[in-house]
Amino acid sequence: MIKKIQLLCKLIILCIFFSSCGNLSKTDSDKPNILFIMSDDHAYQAISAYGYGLNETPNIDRIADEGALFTRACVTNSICAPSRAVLLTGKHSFINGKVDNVQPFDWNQPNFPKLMQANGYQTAMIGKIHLDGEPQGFDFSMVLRGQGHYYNPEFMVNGSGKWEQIEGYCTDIITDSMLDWLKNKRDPNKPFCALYHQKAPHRNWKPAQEYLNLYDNKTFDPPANYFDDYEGRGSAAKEQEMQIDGHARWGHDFKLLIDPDGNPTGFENELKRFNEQQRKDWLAAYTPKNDAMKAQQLKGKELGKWKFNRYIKDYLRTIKSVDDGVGEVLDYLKEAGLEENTIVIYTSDQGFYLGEHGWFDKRFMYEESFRTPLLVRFPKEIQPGTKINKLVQNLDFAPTFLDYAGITAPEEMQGESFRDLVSGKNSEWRDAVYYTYYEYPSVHMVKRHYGVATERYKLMHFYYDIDEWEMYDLETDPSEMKNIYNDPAYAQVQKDLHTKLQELRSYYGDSDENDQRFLKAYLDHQEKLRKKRAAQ
Ligand code: SGN
Ligand code: CA
Repeated sequence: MIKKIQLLCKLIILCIFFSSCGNLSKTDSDKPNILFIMSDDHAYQAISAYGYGLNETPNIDRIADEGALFTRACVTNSICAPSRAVLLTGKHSFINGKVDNVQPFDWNQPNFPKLMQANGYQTAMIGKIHLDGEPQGFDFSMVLRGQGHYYNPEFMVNGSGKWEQIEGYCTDIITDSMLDWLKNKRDPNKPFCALYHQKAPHRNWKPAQEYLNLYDNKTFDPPANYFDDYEGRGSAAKEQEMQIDGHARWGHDFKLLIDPDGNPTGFENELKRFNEQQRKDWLAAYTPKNDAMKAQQLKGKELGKWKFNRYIKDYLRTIKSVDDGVGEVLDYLKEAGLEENTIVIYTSDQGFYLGEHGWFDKRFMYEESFRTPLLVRFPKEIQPGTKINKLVQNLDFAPTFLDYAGITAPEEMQGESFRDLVSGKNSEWRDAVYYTYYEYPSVHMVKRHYGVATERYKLMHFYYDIDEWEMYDLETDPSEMKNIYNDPAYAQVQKDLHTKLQELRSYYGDSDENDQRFLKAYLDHQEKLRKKRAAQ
């Protein structure tokens, strides 16, 4: 009997040994790599795969051609640092604490790169992260200082505390560094998760030297609602400060050294960062174009259209370099035989206005900044040419990546894995998403709001310094020009949306108390800054 038990124990031990060997080899070879590409403020309207006809992005498009294009991907809070905090933590802003660009981020909370690292992945982050404090969860990090500069930017490597300037164009430096990590710095025997974060096409849209004259022979028509008078909307849309023809500046945004009235714009200061050749190329490109504009003495709508063209051309020029970089990295994956087992994601930290409602910038829950581009390629599971029109959010990235890596997402993560949705294995998905925005009063003066979006409707509450509700029917009014909140024809829809909004607020753990707490912290912070400035 004792012998039999001993034999059984030996057998069990052997089984455990062999099965764990099996697991080990599976862990090493089968786990997919993740290459997460995120640009800053890249509107889906400026990716040719979305079909708006503004520009060509052949390399970014490859990801969708060979994989999936998400047509209703959106963010939970349309602003940079909060969006990155949501990406890392898989939690809404009011849970991870990073609600706006100014309040601190707590790196000590769980994030998906930390979990991947603990499960045998190598992790790297290169480019813009815009979160204060030393990054946690990365074997290698090389991050820009705050917003970073387009020309000759400073980077910090591995939280060293030292900022080092690198000569060259930011987008190219980030791509080269990403390639260098992939080729020379990582351990080829381990799966990797790399975050490749471009600064472009963020304001103030400074193109690379080679693209300073791209689109010179083209005139872009502004969107149909470029000269929007905000009739039929609430005060929030009227009182913003993000109009291309109104708030954008002659120097910083339109790159004139002297404005049409003959006053220096201060743009000269920005050229001080340039080396001699950069300055020479820059002046050679812009001086004749600026002189030609001044000679025309444009007024009214004609001047508004010129401003739109200067804006959109510079914006798209910066995207050209981003697209080139994506091409180089995709080519490398192919050459290195990594193409089949690497999930490639292209997205932005939020959308952006390309003249819709007359605007640049983001922040609002209106479509162009609420939505964000999302393209995913993973040939093992995703059919080429897949289109997903479900409401996927940046909240879902962390749980999705963990799912692909075979790691259970912690309870506190609030998003859902979209792995089965995009592979076609399961089409069940949420029917509504929740949104919050906090940074007010601040640059661009977009008022605090929260809201709910379903596939067809949107309900928003601007709750601070005004108390206004807005509601839109995206089917009949895709450009959101008519607030139907009080329209009796939509009384039932309004009621249902209110119920949905309340459900989501409580499901995700949000409340009026949260709104007041974050407001107070923000105003206290602003007051501290004001006092500090006054004392200087
Ligand atoms: C800067 C920009 C703003 C932009 C914020 C936030 N001004 O302040 O236009 O809204 O960043 O952008 S600029 O003078 O620096 O160009 S974010 O992407 O970081 O959230
Ligand atoms: Ca951004």
